[in-house]
Amino acid sequence: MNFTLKTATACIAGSVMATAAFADGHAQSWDMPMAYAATNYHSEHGVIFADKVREYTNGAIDITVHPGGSLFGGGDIKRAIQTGQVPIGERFMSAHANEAPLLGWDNLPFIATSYEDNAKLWEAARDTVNAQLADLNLVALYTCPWPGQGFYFNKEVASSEDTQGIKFRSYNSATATFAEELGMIPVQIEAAELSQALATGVASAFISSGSTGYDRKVWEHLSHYYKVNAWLPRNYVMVNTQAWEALDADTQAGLQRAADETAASCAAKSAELANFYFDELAKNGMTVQDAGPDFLTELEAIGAKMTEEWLETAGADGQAILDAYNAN
Ligand code: PCA
Repeated sequence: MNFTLKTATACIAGSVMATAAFADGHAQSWDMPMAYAATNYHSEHGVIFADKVREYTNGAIDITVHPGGSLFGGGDIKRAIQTGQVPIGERFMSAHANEAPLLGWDNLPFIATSYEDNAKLWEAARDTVNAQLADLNLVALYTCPWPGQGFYFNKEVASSEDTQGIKFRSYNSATATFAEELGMIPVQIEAAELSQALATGVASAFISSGSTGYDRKVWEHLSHYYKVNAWLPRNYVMVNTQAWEALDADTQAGLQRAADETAASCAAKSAELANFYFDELAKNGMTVQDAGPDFLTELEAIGAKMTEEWLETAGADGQAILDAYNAN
């Protein structure tokens, strides 16, 4: 049976949805909205994942990937899954930290700045994060890191003296805070709308990896990238809990195997591409360099403050994640 938007709308309650769409033993077609460009490695891994799922579930689950926010915009994907409008989808995890602070575990500046440390931090956070997601009616299947985060500007920036009043594209509340601390004016914009925002002057700076700058060809509007490697945030692929629970154990195991393999290959791809992106930014005329010492000192001070603020909102669970990370 098809799990289409129409089916989902017809099946308002989760329990109805399970009986109508999942318990008939037929192959299921699942639409999977993703937020980032079709050519981005996250989206390409969505397709790899879908292929593996078909294989490991013997065709029981047939996933169609919809990248670039084409089915649901990035900001709407989680809700679409929670409410059963689609059974599966992908989103940037820390974008949900305003609703569930724990989900900002991967947005803590200067705590885990290598792929290895980021993986360790995820190990420390995984159980707590999954419990939090269960409360949101979600089952996480896999997560995949972005390369380290740095700053894009349309001029040289040596310290916060140069950033006052700049309109800054943020991607979650933590990056909005970061911008405000630097005297900038944040506005939250999806990556899919980034080029337009830069072209129209809605924003003229942002924080991200080389990956998103490359995808959105930001050299058309901006001139400088400052490597900071402040954190490596993650996307995650999640399933509606009722959709998950309606699957038999073999199908769940097939999905999980596909997810585990995709997680490993997606993280490896991210690491492999990190320098390629910087080279491409430079090749297209951008100045790509490390943040200067004065700027970095300021960023570190702001970062420490942000971690403190996160711990206040994430509470004992947040502290336990950091303790477990530091103990390893
Ligand atoms: N790119 C995404 C999130 C983190 C990243 O590197 C973005 O800018 O939206």
